[in-house]
Amino acid sequence: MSTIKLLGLRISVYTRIARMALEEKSVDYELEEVDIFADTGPPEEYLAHNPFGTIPCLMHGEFYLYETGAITRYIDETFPGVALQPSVSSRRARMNQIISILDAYTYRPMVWDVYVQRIVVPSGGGRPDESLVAAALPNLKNVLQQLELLQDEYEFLTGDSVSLADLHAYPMLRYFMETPEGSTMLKSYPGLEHWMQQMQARPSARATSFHTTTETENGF
Ligand SMILES: N[C@@H](CCC(=O)N[C@@H](CS)C(=O)NCC(=O)O)C(=O)O
Repeated sequence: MSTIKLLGLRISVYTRIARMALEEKSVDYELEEVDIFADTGPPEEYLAHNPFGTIPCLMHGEFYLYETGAITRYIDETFPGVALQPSVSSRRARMNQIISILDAYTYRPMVWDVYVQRIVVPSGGGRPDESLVAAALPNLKNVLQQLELLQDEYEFLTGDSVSLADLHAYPMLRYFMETPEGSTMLKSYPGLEHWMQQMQARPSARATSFHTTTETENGF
C-alpha cells in the first residue's frame, strides 16, 4: 500500500495541481476522494486534518499537509526526479509570483464565476448568473495578458522546463477553455495557446483528467 495519499476530488482544480506535481515526480500515491461539497459539509474526520475544509490535503506517513502551494513545494523537495522549481532565484521568484497571481486573481473568477456559471450550473438545470461572468472577463483578460508577458519567449511559464507555476496554472485554464468565452479569449494569446497545447500533452495532465474516460480533454 502506498504511504502517500492525497485527500481531494478528481474534479477539483487544486487537487489536480497537487496530483500533477506527484505525477511529474513519478511518486506512487493514492487519491482518496473526500466530498467537501456534500450538503452536510466536509466530513468531521477531514476537518481534523484541515480545519479550513479545503482540498487537497497530502498525507505522507504521519505527516499531513494542506495548502496546495506548500504541498507542491514539499513534493518537489522531498521526492527525487526532475526539479520543478528553477534554481536561479529570479526565475524562482517569477514562479512564486505567477502562483500568487493564480491564487489571488485567477482561480475564483476563472473557475467559479465563468466555468461553474457557464458549464456546471446549466448542466444541473439552473440559470447562470450572467453578471458574475461579465464581471470576471475583464479581470481574466488582464490575467492572461500578464501570464503571456511573464512567459516571455520561454516554452513554459518560467523557463524552458516545466515548473510548479505551470502545474498551478494548467487546471484553472483547462476549465476556462471549456467555456466559449475562455476558448475565444485564449486565441488572442498565441504564446499561452501554444503553452496550453504543450501542457495538455504531458503525461501528468493526461493522468489527472477532470473527466471520466467517456469524456476527453482534447476539444478546445
Ligand atoms: N488555499 C487553498 C485553496 C484550495 C481550494 O480552494 N480548493 C477548493 C477546491 S478546488 C475548495 O476546497 N473549495 C471549497 C471551499 O473553499 O470551501 C489551497 O491552496 O489549497
